[in-house]
Amino acid sequence: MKYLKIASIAGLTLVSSLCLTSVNAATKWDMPTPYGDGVHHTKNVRFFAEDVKRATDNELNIVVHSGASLYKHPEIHRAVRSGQVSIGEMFMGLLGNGNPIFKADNIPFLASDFDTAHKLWEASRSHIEKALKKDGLKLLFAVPWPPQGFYTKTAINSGADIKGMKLRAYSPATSRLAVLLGASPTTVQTPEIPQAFSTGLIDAMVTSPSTGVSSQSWDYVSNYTDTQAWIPKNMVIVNARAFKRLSKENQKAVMDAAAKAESRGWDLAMSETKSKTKMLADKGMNVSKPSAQLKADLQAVGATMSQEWAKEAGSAGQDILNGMK
Ligand code: PCA
Repeated sequence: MKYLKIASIAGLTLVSSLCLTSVNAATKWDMPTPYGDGVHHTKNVRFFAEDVKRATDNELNIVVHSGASLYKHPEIHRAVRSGQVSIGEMFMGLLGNGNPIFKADNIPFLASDFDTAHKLWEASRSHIEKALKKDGLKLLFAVPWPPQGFYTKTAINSGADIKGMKLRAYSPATSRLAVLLGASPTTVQTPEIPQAFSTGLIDAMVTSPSTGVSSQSWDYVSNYTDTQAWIPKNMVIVNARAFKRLSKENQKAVMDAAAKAESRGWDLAMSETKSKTKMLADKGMNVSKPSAQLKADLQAVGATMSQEWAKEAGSAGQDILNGMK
């Protein structure tokens, strides 16, 4: 009624403001991501943004800012949580200090092939969702990295060979692993890996063939030992209030695109494992399987970390372990 009255007084003005309103209905979400354009995660997130744009008829435009160009990796969680941005991607295990649930996929040999990793994810998903919800966040999807192996200057044949190395860490669990191996951990995010090697801050790292390729590891180390020790994941999270502001149809479009991104991402991770491992060899790296001794030593450390984790994660941890059986 009020509008009608205004319309009768100033009809033209009202018409133009209505037009503006419909133009403004398009929403732009800036999306910080931590990793560079060459890795499958970033490719997958860009496909996701395209799918969302198409499915919402251009009403939701997700603008991907890759390679930690908008926020540094450790700041992305807080940026989404506080609503500085509506959506972001991050490494799940980075939140492991706040809640052990987030590091379930960083434990050596708890889940080191894609099938088991997928089971672990199915068993942990509801716990991760719950933990994120407490912070006003909503999980959209999670995608794994290829299995993790060791990059060293000299060949390693046992756990003792890693002792004393300056080992790069990228999460609380990888710091713990370094300590248990008698190495000294230094936290370095992916964009700084080349500099950390060249300045001698680190002389070894444990990560995927993807990150080995994106950091051009062959410039600094010559051995890649394909231990396939664990399969960590990235997750895409959204600010729950921003999500609720979307229309019901657009919320559904986002969730559908997220489900599609998750299954595409797992496939991409598997092909990435093959192609990037091959690329390491093509670049002249000595790519090898771990010796029985090295495997046994890493498994022993993995068993210690599993026990520590189960204790820390309490009943939620137990529920996850039961869910994997
Ligand atoms: N790459 C990321 C996390 C795990 C991985 O394979 C990194 O090295 O930081």
